[in-house]
Amino acid sequence: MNKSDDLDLLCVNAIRCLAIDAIEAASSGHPGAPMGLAPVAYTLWTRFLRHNPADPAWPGRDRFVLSAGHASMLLYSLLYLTGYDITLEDLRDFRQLGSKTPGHPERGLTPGVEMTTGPLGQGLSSAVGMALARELIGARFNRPGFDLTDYRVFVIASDGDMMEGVASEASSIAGHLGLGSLVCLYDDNQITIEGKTELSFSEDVAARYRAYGWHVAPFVPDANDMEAVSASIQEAVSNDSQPSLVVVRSRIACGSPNLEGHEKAHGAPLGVEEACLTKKNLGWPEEQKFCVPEAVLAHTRVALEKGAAAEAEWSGRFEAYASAFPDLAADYRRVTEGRLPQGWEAHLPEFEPGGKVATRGASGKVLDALAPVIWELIGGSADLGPSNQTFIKGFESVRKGDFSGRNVHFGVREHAMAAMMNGMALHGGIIPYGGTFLVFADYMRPAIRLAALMGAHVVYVFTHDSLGVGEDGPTHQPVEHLAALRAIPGLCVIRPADANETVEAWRLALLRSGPVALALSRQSLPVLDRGSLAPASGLAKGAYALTPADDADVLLIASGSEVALALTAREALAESGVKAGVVSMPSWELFDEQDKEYRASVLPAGKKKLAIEAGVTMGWRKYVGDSGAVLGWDRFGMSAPGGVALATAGFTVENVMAKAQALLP
Ligand SMILES: Cc1ncc(C[n+]2csc(CCOP(=O)(O)OP(=O)(O)O)c2C)c(N)n1
Ligand SMILES: [Mg+2]
Repeated sequence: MNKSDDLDLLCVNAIRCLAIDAIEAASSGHPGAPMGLAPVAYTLWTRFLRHNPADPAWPGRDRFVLSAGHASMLLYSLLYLTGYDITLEDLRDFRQLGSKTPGHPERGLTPGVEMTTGPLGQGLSSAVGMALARELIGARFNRPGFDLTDYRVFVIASDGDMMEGVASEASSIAGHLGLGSLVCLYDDNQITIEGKTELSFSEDVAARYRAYGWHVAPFVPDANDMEAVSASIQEAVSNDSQPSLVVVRSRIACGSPNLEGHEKAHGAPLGVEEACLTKKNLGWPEEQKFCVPEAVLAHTRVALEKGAAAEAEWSGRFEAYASAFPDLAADYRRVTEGRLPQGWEAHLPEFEPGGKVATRGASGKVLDALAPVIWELIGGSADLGPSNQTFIKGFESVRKGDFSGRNVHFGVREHAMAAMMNGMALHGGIIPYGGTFLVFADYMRPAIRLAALMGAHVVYVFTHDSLGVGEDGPTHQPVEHLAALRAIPGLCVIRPADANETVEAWRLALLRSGPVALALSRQSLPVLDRGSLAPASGLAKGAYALTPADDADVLLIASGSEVALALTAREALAESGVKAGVVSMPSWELFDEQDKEYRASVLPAGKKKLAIEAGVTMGWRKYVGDSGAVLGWDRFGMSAPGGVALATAGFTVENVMAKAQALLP
């Protein structure tokens, strides 16, 4: 061993011991992976990762995603050692309330954490989205001699990541698209929680990735061999035309005399005794906690100088680019800062009353109208483009080798689509949208939840939003999906009533900062006459009185396709002497954000209320109160034409009238 080897090993052991100490202090955490992976991550971070700890948001940085989020102490140790705004105190506070070092990495909480990870498979899949975003941004902005996107996306993934289906979907499309900036380091430690991977996982992962079209770099049989790790990563980064997989055989809890290689070290502290034995084994002061030798810090903090220089070099390049292409540079700044172009709202279409338009069709028209103006609006569908109306006319498809198009074909991969959308949004510069049938939102739910947790600005285009789907039957008719989506904190669900509300829904979706789910109809709906009804801009408040309601005996509160039904029922009720008001309620979340006065003005306490929505009734009670009623459908749907299915479920004028009348004395 020469001197630099000694120093490298010292740094690696510092990472191991920081993880041990933080996890002991918290009496909880996952020491095994950080200990096994320390030499791999250290090699990546010191020899390859281009980052500036002083400026974690610099757009030219390499992205690093710890897909195996349970190894969070590995990441926190590296962030501390390389000079991010993380102190030893923060490491001591591991997993404590309000700390910068939560149990699993959380974006927005910790400088340098690119993405919230922990649900296995998601990190790798979102990293695919980041790598795609890099190509999209590059195709848009790079010019000969000016490469603004010469960065890479690195991921550390574990056995669990490799087992999760979402990662397979995402890796498949990454290979298909040839996302060469992506490098995944796979921690092939052959251990998961229940024991050896041979219990449940015996496929040849490298062969699988080769079949996806990835480049598989030389296998690293010993994670502690940093030269071999380095050589393999070097080969991975040298391949620009394919994503690369570096398979590294590590030993979980490496350095622990009694737990190395054992699943027990996955998710529990080593324990005081074993922690001491481990430190002794590693040549570390046994009694001292959070010990970081000066030589280690001096060496790892070089990242600050290197990072400043790398950023300065990139910024210089950007300045030269800005002189040569001022308009493009201004636009680059705009999209990376998340600002919409000036005057974009003037391009929103308006629909004339009288006709009938499915809200999915209206959504497609909005996309077509905005696409030329809002370049960063890029997306597609999980193979349902013609149904979801997500294909933007006049623009090409995104394909391998040519990322200048705007239409992404995610393939039949809803899980990966949603995860990739997160990565695209987190990368910056893009507002991704993705479509499928509302019923398949379940296939996207884990990533939707993460989008909400991270506040990622993404737009879901969920069409075929009710029993109105019709003949495809109960497998394709969503019933519980609106309720299920509304249950996710931070997700804004909007179910517009007609074409003009759809325009407003898109306006809102673009103006918001977090995720928005649009629920759109397959079937045509009347374009409401705003001359006699309140303007569609009321959508922004979540619910609004479509008709005057001051003297109404009963309020009909409806969303989406049921609003037209409520309006027809209102007329019929009037003929029978009952005064009804109609409230369009496209979004609970938007309504709940309004002040009490507004809410009380739309849904006055004393009024009888009937909610109407073609889905499960769950949750509506809070808006109609104990004296109200809900017309919904708490069962699965049926194979029948849409109109028949809706009528069978009770969504008829007669039934609305009967339910409303039943509320009156
Ligand atoms: C989607 C999902 N399912 C389950 C878990 C719980 N979990 C955390 S780590 C893990 C597997 C551990 O094995 P591996 O990924 O190989 O990590 P290692 O033990 O090698 O560090 C599981 C099942 C999770 N985090 N995410
Ligand atoms: Mg493992």
